[in-house]
Amino acid sequence: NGMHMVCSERQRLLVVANRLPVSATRNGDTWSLELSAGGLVSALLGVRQFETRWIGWAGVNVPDEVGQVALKSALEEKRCVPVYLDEETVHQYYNGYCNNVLWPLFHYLGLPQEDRLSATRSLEDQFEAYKRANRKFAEVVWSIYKEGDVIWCHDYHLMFLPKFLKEYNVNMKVGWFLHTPFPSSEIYRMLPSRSELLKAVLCADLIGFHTYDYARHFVSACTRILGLEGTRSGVEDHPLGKLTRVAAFPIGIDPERFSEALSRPDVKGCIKELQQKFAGRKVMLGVDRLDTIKGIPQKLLAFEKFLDENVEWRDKVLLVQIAVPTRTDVHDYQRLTSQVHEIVGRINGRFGTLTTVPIHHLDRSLDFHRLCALYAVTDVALVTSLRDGMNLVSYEFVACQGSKKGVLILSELAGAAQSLGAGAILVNPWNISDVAAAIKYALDMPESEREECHLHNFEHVTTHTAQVWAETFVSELNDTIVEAELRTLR
Ligand code: ADQ
Repeated sequence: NGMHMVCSERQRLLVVANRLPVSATRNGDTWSLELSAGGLVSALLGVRQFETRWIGWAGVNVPDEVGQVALKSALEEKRCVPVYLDEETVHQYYNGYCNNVLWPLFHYLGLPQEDRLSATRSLEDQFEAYKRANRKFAEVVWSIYKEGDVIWCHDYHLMFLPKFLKEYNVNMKVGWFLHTPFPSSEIYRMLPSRSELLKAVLCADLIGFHTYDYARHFVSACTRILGLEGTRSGVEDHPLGKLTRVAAFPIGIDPERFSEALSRPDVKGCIKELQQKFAGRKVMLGVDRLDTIKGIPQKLLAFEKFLDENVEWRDKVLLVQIAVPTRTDVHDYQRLTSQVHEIVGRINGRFGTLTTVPIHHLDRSLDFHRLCALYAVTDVALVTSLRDGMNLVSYEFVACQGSKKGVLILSELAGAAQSLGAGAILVNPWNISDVAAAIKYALDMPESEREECHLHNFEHVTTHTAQVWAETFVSELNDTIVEAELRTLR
């Protein structure tokens, strides 16, 4: 570490992720920028000890050079550096390989099945586009790289980035973190380009996952598919001839951001207003991106079963489900939207009255302060992901429950089950009866038990923060390099 400590300047952290943490809208020659919601953004907002630069795609197609230059300088103020991708690449790389191949596979949903032969062809095209896009990211990182910088690559979009960066300079400190699960090697091995992807990502110095299980799955994939040696600290003997550290770094949130929000007068006002609106009823809450992996239809079916079986609760409970549409260009996501609307319509038709409905479903994102108010008035949070790398919604709910001490129903297939499991009601989200029973149990839970669960979760959420996560990852990344340097000295 000494090398970086001599100068008093903060160490630069280049965070490379598919999307920049802003959404850009063009008004003629100028651009307006807005901070966008999402897991990674929420986590890194809490990190202040590094001088952070973001490198990523701005989420818009900017075909003209004038527009590109204008956006680049607008982004500079936000310490963001854009990667420009043309529409075809975005389609093949982002909608295609990332969201239609890797995302479902990593969440145990298999590979795209429709029209097998042409799918294979397009899978190859999409993989080529994926590499092209990763190459673009590498070029931009290289253009701003300074010695001493630490580079932290994020997620399944950028598995080739460690390889391409090391080709520029083998001494770059490169870490890679996966925000999704890494599946069992039995699932992963189906992927046609399984070996190339593993080899590329193994060029990193440190590879991180949310849970120990994901790390173990990854090491198994490397041993079984590449025939490498898995050790307790990582994977040995990859093409560069050195050890790649593999470890678990469970992400967290910035809990202070939530407690600060809750102490604001306007948020307190909002809480009062919601309490009046929901008076006489217990409030259940779901907050998800509208994504197959979040198990929203399964959650709704469980709630329906609960209402079916518990007549006495029908006018005493309501479910607020906030579902932000994402990836609206991908076919499965459009199908999911109509499926969810259909189920919500049926349940509200069956159990609604002239003045109320059991489900308040919103197809949009809530602003941060309203979201905090909603978390605070909730009695039971319902997280039923079919698979989820971690799931930060469960953490955010806990952070906002200081006075209420509400109950968390949590999918055992979300990474968060390994950290908040002891303070939650764990369910198999595929088992509708199980979830319906958990809802009843949660609504009836005695205060002493609620308090005990809440304290356990609150302790975890306030100590395992986003800041700790990033600090731990980056300092371990620095140490890994030192180790490698020592090895060559020996
Ligand atoms: P996501 O799949 O996006 O993240 P999650 O961890 O729950 O899932 O984070 C979602 C974030 O978006 C939260 O901060 C939440 O508040 C916000 N959000 C979601 N819906 C919203 C809405 N309707 N309105 C406003 N805000 C909303 C991915 C992985 C996760 C992993 C994270 C971080 O899929 O498993 O936990 O990355 O690594």
